[in-house]
Amino acid sequence: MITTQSEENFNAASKLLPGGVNSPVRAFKSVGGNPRFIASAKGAKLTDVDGNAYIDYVGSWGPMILGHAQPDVIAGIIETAAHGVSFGAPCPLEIKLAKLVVDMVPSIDVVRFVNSGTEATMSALRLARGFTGRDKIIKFEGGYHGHADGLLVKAGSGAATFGIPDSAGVPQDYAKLTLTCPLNDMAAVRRLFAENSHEIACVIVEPIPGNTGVIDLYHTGFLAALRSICDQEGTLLIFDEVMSGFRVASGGAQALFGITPDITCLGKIIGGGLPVGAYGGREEIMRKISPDGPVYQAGTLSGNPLAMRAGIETLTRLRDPAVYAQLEIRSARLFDGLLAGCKTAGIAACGNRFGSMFTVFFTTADHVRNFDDACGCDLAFFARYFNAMLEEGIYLAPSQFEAGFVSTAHSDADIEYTLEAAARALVAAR
Ligand code: HOZ
Repeated sequence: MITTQSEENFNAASKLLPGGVNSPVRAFKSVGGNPRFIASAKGAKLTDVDGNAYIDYVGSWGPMILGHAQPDVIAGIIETAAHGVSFGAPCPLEIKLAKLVVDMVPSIDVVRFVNSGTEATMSALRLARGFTGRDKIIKFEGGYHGHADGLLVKAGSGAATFGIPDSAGVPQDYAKLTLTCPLNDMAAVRRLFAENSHEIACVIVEPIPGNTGVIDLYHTGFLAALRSICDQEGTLLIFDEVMSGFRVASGGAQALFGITPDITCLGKIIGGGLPVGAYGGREEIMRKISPDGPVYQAGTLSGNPLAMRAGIETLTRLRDPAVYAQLEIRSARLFDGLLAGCKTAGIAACGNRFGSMFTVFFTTADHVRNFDDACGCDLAFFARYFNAMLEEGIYLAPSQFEAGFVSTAHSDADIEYTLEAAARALVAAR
């Protein structure tokens, strides 16, 4: 595969941008090689600046559930842009998107739009602290909730990929308010509550963790146990559904599992590919936010018409249950086929999948239930597999600690080609 133009772009970008990228997860540092620079994307495919096409399972890290450049989303953006891209004043599209969110997500009565998932989680923590009058929070090892200071403690995603789960630059005095323990370990959670009685404002968790690779907290009973301990302790339960929201069901993981958080954080799909985040919850909690209440949070571009319109076009299409039925069939075919391919090739692997988000872990373990398990994967093998898949024209996240995403634009032929490519890549990587 010729990648001369990508290499030239990377050299130019590296002089101007840290690591040549604007988000670390895009770098290929942990798998070797340099990132491909993308010229365009349509449906399930990316095309790089050298003209190489890839079947894309990153989907801009989650938002592109309808595929890239979905015609209705693009038409909506263009039509809205013609009327102005930001007013810094309320507009009717905010009401329309808010109505969709409130209708679709079970726990949300009132919602505040922000510009990213990071803003959503950061603001949700402040709200939980303002509501409860407590300072400490619990997050889980390998959980990634964006890059706000207090959340870059034992963080997953790029922080784990590059071996710096505790970021430099986070004041110790601030980080010590973040208590951590392993996922799926209720004994450890109970210990934290016992040691910090009536001091914990909230527990923040991805109900389907995707930033350590996909992990199952539902069938282990962990999510239900979190809900009940939070109720007992007067602690708010925050679901970070930035990844799972509108992804695994139109109402997110909370609808799929029937477990209701106090605050939900959203991002990615809610913006249809434009920068949007949101946090929402029960009326009594959300009314604490300024200007209704004393918890301050603001944003110049929050609720801007372009992002609202892209979100509206996307969510409207996701109200059709047939979308999730189709995603389930294709995603199951892909995920089961990938694991079967590993078995045939004699490569030790296991995996987790919920709807159209999945991870295949290269490990001799039977399951991956927490960050330590994920760290036990054969990362060198993953790196070789990743590069072999790239050569085959399959674009995966360049890290074992991430989820793959299937979109409605992935055809049966795309899935079949991917499985054939994976069979070759496993042999090449061995
Ligand atoms: N949650 C995303 C990756 N796991 C974030 C994408 C990014 O950091 O750019």
